[in-house]
Amino acid sequence: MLTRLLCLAISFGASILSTTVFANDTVVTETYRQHCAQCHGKDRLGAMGPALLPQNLKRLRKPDAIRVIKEGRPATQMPAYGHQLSDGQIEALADHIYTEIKTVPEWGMPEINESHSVFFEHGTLPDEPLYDADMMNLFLVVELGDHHVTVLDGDKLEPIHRFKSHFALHGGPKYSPTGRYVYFASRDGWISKYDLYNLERVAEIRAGINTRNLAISSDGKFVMVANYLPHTLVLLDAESLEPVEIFDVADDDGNTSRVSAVYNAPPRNSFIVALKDVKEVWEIPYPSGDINGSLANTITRIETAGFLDDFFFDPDYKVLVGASRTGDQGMAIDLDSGKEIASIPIAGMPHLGSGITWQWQGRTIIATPNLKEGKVTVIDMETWQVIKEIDTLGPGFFMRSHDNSPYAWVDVFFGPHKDAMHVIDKETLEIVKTLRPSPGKTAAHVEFNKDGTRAIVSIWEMDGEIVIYDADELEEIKRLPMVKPSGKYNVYNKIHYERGTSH
Ligand code: DHE
Repeated sequence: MLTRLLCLAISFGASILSTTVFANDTVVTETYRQHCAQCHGKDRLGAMGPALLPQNLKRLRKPDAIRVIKEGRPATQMPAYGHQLSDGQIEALADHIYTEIKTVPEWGMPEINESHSVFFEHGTLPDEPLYDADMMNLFLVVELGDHHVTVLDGDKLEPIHRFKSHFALHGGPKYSPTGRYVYFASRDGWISKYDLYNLERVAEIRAGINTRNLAISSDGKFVMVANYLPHTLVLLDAESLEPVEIFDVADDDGNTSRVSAVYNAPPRNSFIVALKDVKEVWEIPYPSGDINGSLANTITRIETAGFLDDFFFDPDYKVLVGASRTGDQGMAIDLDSGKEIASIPIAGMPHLGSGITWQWQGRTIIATPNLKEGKVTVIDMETWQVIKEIDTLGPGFFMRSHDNSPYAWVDVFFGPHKDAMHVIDKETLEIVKTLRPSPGKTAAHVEFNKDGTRAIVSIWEMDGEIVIYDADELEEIKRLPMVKPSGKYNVYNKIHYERGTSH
């Protein structure tokens, strides 16, 4: 009752009350509970949104945090609270998130081991698929709305199975080299392994409290998990998900860092990791033979001129192209020499993780949507010059193509045209068609089938659907209802590192 009265007092007198009034712990906690806890977790340890603890906010100065709470954050689900909360409330919230919590839970080897479950020992399930389908043309559709995954037959375009996932899967699931197993990471740290032949979850483990993504080694033996909290990388045995080693992520001076992401670099037999709070890229070779002692001394550290929030590679994995979400310059780093070989003028907050490459007029180009501006930036990967900026109807999140398709598809995730999906001719670099599969509803993320003849779009709503197009005629073929479908992932395209898909 007291809390409710205090809240009423806040909403009526908000604009004239001073920060000190709101600094009252109970009031701030209540404001946090009402407006922030659902996404950032009741203990500020992260949920759908990132953990809000001083050690994870090192790059965000308090005035910027205040601005984010007031105005929202571009390219994220963080809404603006300026019209709901007073300046005093917002300042108090900012103070609150920079305050240490009493105890940040430990998440080391004992806790990780404790969370480990194996539901089916390796080798105990049949080695043949239970059902009749081209296993290379399966799709997994992540349904964010009710935390499920649908297994879709890519030939018949019919669902085969639907299963519950952990809360808030984020990032692309990663397939084992044969495509039989798939590994998911949830934002709250759970790594799950599913057997697609038997449609069974075979093992799971909680590798972190607030997790970024995972990568699987090309030999299929290891899974590397990147965390926001704690500041660690966790190497798992891909067969059982048993932890192999935890790497503390810090520079030589002991400054710890969140991990921006980890990717597998197939030709290098290594994992490449970019850090968010320390200006370094790490390369970690896959372990070979018996592991004796720590693998930490096998890490190559490359110092970078800036932070790398988002990054991507050339098709040979020789060059990393990265950018910070705050700067206006991207950088190209030669992974062998560790040298920055070019700086790239890209100011619209490129979403390089969604970048795709193709051959254009005899050279390799990368195209990336921008999270802040309505344009797709096209960069020549030899000269590192921006060769074209293709105007779109608004900032986009995801971009996709297929080697067999003449088109690249990009969404308009933000703003009044969120229902639009542009189709770009890969030769002329012009938009040739703008589809609006469900007017008024967000259309996002495309995935192609194995041979590039079908493209599937998500209608990103609770009563959403996936819309399947003929990828050459650009005509709709079919719709299937889904609950806020986000990403879709084709087995063949992913395991072959198809250039038009995410890696
Ligand atoms: Fe993502 C992939 C980072 C917000 C949906 N996103 C990725 C990857 C990274 C990343 C590093 C690649 C990981 C991989 O596949 O291994 N995402 C970020 C952010 O930094 C950002 C902007 C802020 C954050 O909250 O972390 C962010 N992402 C979102 C969303 O708000 C989205 C739209 C909804 C959600 O799920 O939270 C979202 N991100 C996705 C999806 C992918 C993804 C669907 C996989 C795309 C793919 O095709 O592989």
